[in-house]
Amino acid sequence: MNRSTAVALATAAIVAPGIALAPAASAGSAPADDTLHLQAHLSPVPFSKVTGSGTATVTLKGDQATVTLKARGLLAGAPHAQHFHIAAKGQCPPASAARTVNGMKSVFTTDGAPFYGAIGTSLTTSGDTGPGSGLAIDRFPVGSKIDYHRTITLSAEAAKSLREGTGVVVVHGIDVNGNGKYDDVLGPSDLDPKLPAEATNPALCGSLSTSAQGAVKGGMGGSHAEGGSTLAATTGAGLLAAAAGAFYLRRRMHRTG
Ligand SMILES: [Cu+2]
Repeated sequence: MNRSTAVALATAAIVAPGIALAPAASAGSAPADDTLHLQAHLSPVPFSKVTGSGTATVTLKGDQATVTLKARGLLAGAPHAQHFHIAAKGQCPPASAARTVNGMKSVFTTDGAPFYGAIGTSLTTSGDTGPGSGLAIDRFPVGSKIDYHRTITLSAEAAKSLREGTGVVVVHGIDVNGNGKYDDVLGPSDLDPKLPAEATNPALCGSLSTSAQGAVKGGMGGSHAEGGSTLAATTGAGLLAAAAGAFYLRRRMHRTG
């Protein structure tokens, strides 16, 4: 068994309890031909010092998502993890979500979780796209510009979240002191203390919403109030999964650092 398989299995084991706590799944309620068009405008996360922007479009057909993500203004020469975060408020974190480290405010990845939720899908360039690949940096775009296009299969949980309008696109990796690399100016990452926070803090964020056709069907809108316990469970699972994935980023950082 190779390591990625082991991580995937571990992730499945971790996530399973969260699924068990979730409200009854909407099995069969979304016909396979129920195509949904979603889009997001990606804006800098408060205090990230990112000046770029981006767009994302998702065509969701059943659980098949065709994803196009374009972004610019990111740290050059550095890997940028990118995900669908799911099943929370479907929002990007406001400035009030930030913590203060070394006299500077910054929104860490977990600070945003109450707004954008846990990692539901890792927008990797190849291979696995589950939460366990959340920091599989060898398979994320590198550089200041992202031009990403891939058709992937979403988990039932992620597809459900996107259909309900709680999917959020988040691109990670910032350089608040402008020295051209990820360093420890903000201390350690909240996902893995062996990594610098700059490598994992969110940079760009945008909520996925439907285009003008109003594709959110009746009966889906009322489920948010009951989501509290589910959110707590799945957010924890997602963070554990991200921690498992941090192994890859650590290797990458040591190799390039
Ligand atoms: Cu993310």
